[in-house]
Amino acid sequence: MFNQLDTLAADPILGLMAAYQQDTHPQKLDLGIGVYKNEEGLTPVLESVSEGQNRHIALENTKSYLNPAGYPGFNEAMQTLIFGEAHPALMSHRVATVQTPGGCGALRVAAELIKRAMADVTIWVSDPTWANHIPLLGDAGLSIKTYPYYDPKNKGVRFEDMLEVLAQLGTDDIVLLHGCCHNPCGADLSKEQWQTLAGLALERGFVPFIDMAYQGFGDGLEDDAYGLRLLSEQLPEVIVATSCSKNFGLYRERTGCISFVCESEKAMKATKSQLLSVARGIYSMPPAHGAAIVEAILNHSTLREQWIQEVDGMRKRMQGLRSAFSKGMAIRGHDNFSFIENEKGMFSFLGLTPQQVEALRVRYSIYMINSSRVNIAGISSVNIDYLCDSVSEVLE
Ligand code: PLP
Ligand code: TYF
Repeated sequence: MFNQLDTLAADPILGLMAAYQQDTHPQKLDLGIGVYKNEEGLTPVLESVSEGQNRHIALENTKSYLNPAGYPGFNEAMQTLIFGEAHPALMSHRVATVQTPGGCGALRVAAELIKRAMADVTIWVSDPTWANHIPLLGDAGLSIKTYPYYDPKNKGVRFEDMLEVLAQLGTDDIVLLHGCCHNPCGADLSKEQWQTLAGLALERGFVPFIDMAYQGFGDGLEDDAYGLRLLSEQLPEVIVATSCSKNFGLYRERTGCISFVCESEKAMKATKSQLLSVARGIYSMPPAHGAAIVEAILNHSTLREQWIQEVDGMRKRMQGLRSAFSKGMAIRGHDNFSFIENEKGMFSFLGLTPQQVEALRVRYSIYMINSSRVNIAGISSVNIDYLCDSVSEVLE
């Protein structure tokens, strides 16, 4: 039976991580996979997470099965974090939230639910988007198309081109948007652009689906949620996938949730029952540990404050690195990298050709995705000169 299977290529991002680990170059530099790193190049457990974990373990008295909706209190705490205190959609009991195995699990559960609600729906993703969106949504059987998003020449969002395509859509279309810190390009919508988008969605009837994997890494926990909160206020139906991997540093604990904003409380209850049924058909119930930690942090005021400060620290470090890289390139005669400073979150395209990316890897052991997407958090004061020198050399 299995003799007929072809061998498939590995996930290119994870493959790059493996290649980096085998490299013995003393100055090797990993700007590949999107994992936050500190000045020492490490991804330590956040202090608030360690403390939340200790408290959870001290109180934990069973490893018995969880509820399929997830860890008690987690979904409610996440709703407040995502939508904000007293959001009208929450106040009117129109949001169904279910814990999922990471943001990936949230995307996949949403795709399965969308398929149940409307079989011949088209989901529109930005060009470019995170490569995993395609299998996560497409393997559920949804048809995927792209709308214009990033302009590599002018290093910004092609908003007019994007609107032109979205203006053709209707009620059987879903538009996937990055809530903040666009992966891979780092170019986000402005507040005005979110407002225009809300008006268009209302007029055309398409449903926005916001993937929020980096809340807190762009402009701050509240500002980063501006777009999704606005859409959820103005539109009858919105989908939000959330990951706790980055802002809580809980990558391997697979912690996240999916939220469906529905038109009425009745529709919310039906949707929630369908979400639980989808979960039952894939994994029954999500893992508890990460969600228990998040719950302990969000529902404890001093721990929550400590966590907010840690998120602020990660964001500020990345903002500082963006500015240092842009200046480092300008000093070397390349004054066209200032766009890096204006972009948000962990990722940006350096704008290099695949040949230049390969040269960086082969000659300098600097690893980035072929598209020249870099993980900004991989830069540090120790390696920034080496990086800027090497990039300058491949540009010449
Ligand atoms: N969405 C985007 C845009 C991402 O970059 C990621 C990855 O980190 C995710 C979703 C899902 O992350 P996870 O499944 O690790 O929570
Ligand atoms: O884009 C990234 O690097 C992150 C991490 O299969 C990631 O989102 C990469 C690949 C993958 C899962 C997560």
